[in-house]
Amino acid sequence: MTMGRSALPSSFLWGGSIAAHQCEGAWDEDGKGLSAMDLVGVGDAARPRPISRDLEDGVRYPSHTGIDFYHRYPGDVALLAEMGASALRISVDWSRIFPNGDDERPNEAGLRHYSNLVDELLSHGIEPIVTLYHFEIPVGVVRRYGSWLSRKTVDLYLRFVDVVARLLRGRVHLWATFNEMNHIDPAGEASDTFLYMISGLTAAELADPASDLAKIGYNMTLASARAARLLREVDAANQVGCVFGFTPVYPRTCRPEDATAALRHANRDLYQADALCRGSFPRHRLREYRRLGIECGYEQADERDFSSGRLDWIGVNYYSSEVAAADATGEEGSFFGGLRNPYLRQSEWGWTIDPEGLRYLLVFVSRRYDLPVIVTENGLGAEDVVEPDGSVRDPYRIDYLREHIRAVKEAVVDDDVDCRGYLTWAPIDLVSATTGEMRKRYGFIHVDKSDDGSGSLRRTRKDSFYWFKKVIQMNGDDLS
Ligand code: BGP
Repeated sequence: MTMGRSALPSSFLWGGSIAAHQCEGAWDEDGKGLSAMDLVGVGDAARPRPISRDLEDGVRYPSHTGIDFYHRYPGDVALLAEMGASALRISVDWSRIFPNGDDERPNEAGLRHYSNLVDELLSHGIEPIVTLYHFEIPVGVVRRYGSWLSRKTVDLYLRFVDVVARLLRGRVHLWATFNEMNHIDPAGEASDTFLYMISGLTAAELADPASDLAKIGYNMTLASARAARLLREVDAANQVGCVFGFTPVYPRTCRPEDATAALRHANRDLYQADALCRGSFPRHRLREYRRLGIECGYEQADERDFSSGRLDWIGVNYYSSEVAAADATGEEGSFFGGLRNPYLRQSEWGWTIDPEGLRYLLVFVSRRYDLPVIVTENGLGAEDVVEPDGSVRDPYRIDYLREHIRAVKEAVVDDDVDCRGYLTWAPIDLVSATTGEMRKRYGFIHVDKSDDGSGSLRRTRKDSFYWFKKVIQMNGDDLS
């Protein structure tokens, strides 16, 4: 390690990421339409979130109330500013702008909300980074058009992107077209939960799973490329990225067959990032589809979109690494589907904790694509205890973040990775995407809300709030 002071550039962005459906609440206010995540209940580490076909009495849908960010954002933004955050990644919920996805006119109240939120951030010196699709698809698009199985959805999404881009032109410059669309891969983490979060479809609704997943993945990739071009047409100063959920994959042993298994495993859901960062759809993927008789809907003419829709930066969501072996069958694994790593601990929710994996990943991504990278999500989901005096001592969160920020610094200083920022998931407690729980907390700011929906929603600064504030003040030079 050759790290000295001021390891990170002075323009380095510090802050966090949140998603509309996990924090806003106000699910049916101001003209918002029904979104796929408004039909998902509460699960836990062992039980997937139940998905309703239609709203049912007696089921608790966490997105309906979230943490009430929709109404409380001015106070929350003020707290983030007090912590020193220089960036906040938010998402715009499509169903607030086009309640059914294909409405003739956008919903003015929805536009006003995001315009005000962006102004609030800017007035506090916080750079808004806007994700245009973070598990938020109007139910109307799923029911009427079959979600991303149809190219019509690409057009509807682009209309939404166009409206938001024009609304926020000159105020927002960093955009992310999608969040974690790569989890749709048939051979990867396309668990029912992720399939539903990404597309609003359940596995039972897929007539031909292999082709359908390929089609969904392809159409989203095409939509991202077209959106990138559109965003830059609206404002040449726009910097367009896409956010991927990546996990490094280690071979279980140095047996060459294990190394090949790890390589294949790691490559399985990179085709979308390859297409978007390199500007052409990977040939090997098309050969694979041909070999397996899969029809993804590729058209030669789409190559124009891929080449003009290359990304300006890549967003990396990092939580865990995985292990693969050539002869692994039916062994107990980790949350992300790989094998258990005996060298590493897991969180209470079974997510492997691996700070070195973040350095590995940043080097991997930066060498593969040669683009600026932003760590768009990283954090520890843990249960917190509120002390009788109201404080929250969370040294486990501080330890986790300290080690991961150290890994980022090593990647920047020793490996010359062009990393432009570190955003935690999430700076404020919110609803867990995979389980729907509130109990799985990530924030520097505690929100008084329980899994049964009770709580005052009061915000409290945790110990990690003060720690991160100091980290930001010192631009990461002091992590103690
Ligand atoms: C990512 C998602 C986020 C977030 C995070 C943590 O996959 O982009 O939306 O939720 O994971 O997951 P969870 O909330 O399930 O702990």
